[in-house]
Amino acid sequence: MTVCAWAGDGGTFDIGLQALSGAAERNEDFIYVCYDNEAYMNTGIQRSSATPFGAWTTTTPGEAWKHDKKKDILQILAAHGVPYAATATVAYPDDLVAKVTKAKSVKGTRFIHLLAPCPPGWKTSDDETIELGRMAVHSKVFPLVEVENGLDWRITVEPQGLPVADYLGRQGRFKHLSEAQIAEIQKQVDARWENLRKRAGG
Ligand SMILES: Cc1ncc(C[n+]2csc(CCOP(=O)(O)OP(=O)(O)O)c2C)c(N)n1
Ligand SMILES: [Mg+2]
Repeated sequence: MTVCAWAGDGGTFDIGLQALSGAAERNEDFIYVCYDNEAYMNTGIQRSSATPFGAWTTTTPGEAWKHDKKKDILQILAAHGVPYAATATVAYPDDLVAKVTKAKSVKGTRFIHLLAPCPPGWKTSDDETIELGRMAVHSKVFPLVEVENGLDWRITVEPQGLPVADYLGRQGRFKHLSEAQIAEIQKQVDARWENLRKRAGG
């Protein structure tokens, strides 16, 4: 039998983090999927610690757009040394299926961080969901990776290197950002990518 937990980013990055950390530290035998739409969407688009830097939400309106960075939940889970942790997106179903299959084949705590665009929260249209998921990967905003035992990192889909501006520009939640602020986000994304590259072996 495989036990699978499914929870949003608010329920995982914020509210449930200590319970998840406790389970991961005990290496409980289950798969945990965090369905990340980058805010508390169900309750009316409030900021979570998974909301990216620069985004509008109802609790980060106008000039108070989110000035803090998205929490790196995968590194947090990897730091627990869990046997398997991975990112995935609904835009790459084959990659997602491969990762869930791999997760099923091992014992202990397995964690999947699943990015899912949210049309009302991101201020995008329904038919852009898949394209936005792909753009998140190719702009290196949301790299597709897997990590075994907290040590062996692997990039599973090679990004094409799209400018972050192209990804942000498609979403109403970022429309207030200036060119300088977008350049700052590009710098953050590049720095995180370089660090990931090193961890994943060049
Ligand atoms: C412990 C606890 N705190 C608050 C709530 C109220 N609540 C219900 S849904 C929700 C939003 C959850 O956001 P997220 O986990 O990101 O899921 P999403 O709605 O975005 O899919 C909240 C805060 C709750 N159900 N339980
Ligand atoms: Mg959410």
